[in-house]
Amino acid sequence: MLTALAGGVGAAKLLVGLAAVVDPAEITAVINTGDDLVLHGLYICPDIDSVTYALAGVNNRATGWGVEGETWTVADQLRALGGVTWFQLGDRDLATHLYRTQRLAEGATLSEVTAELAAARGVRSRLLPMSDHPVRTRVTLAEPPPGEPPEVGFQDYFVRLGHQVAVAGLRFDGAERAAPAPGVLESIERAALVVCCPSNPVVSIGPILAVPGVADALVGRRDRVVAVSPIVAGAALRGPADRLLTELGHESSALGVARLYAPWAGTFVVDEADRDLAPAIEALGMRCVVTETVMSDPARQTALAKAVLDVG
Ligand code: FO1
Repeated sequence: MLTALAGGVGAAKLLVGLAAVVDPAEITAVINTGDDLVLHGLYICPDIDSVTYALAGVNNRATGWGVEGETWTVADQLRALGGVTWFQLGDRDLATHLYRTQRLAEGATLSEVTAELAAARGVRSRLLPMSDHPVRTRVTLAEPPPGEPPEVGFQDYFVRLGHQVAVAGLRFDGAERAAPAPGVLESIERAALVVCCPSNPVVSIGPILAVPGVADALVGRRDRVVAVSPIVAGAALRGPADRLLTELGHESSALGVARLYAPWAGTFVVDEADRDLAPAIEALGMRCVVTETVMSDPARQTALAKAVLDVG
């Protein structure tokens, strides 16, 4: 059984690669919920949805989020009405949020709803939110633009402000009161291999580790934990991971990420472009594997998945 720690887009690609190599039913994904937000009264889980849509083969590959072949009838009407449209919700994607919000209102847990949505889309892997309790990534802005409060929600930072603002700090609101969702700790403790996907180390993997018990469980399995660097040649392939690392006092390089992961990941996979960092990474007590990590097409997703599984 394979367990993956997953954020959004980078994780979805590797999970699709892994599902092409092992039986998808053998994969459990523990997914970040720090990006979640309530908008229009709807409970939206971007990373859970990116992973679900990708494993169902219906994800919008161009954007990395939402559903392919999307229509925007509701969004267009909402704009005409002067509604909130900075967070674009397509018609098909809306059905997911309507379903999830109704089921949560009926008393279902986020885990239950996530499993129902995965089954409805024919996804055979087990998808677990990191917690059934709300954990919200809150971003403190170094220089709040006019009219902005000093602290904003993750999607305000990432989408509404286009992550074009410097970050002074982060917190995962609710993490200390949260418990791992049912099956999360067991999936780490029992996995033949735990794969930390190439997601943003700060705002995608960070919230998962902030849920009480998860970091300790990973430390206990360190020799079976393999992490893939989301930073290649000092840059993030997508999103603000490189800037966030620097703004928060870390080094924006594969080595900088390895330092963050060294306590709980025994193996670190870096891109060929970072081969020269391997000795310094090994000096952290991690085994360093050098391979192609840029998943520019499905064949590369499968190849990286095979390289990660060969670590075993
Ligand atoms: N990202 C954007 O950059 N712009 C959007 O309008 C947007 C809408 C959106 C709707 C549903 C959803 O599940 C994700 C969405 N995302 C959007 C991505 C979202 O910001 C994710 O949190 C990022 O992919 C980071 O994980």
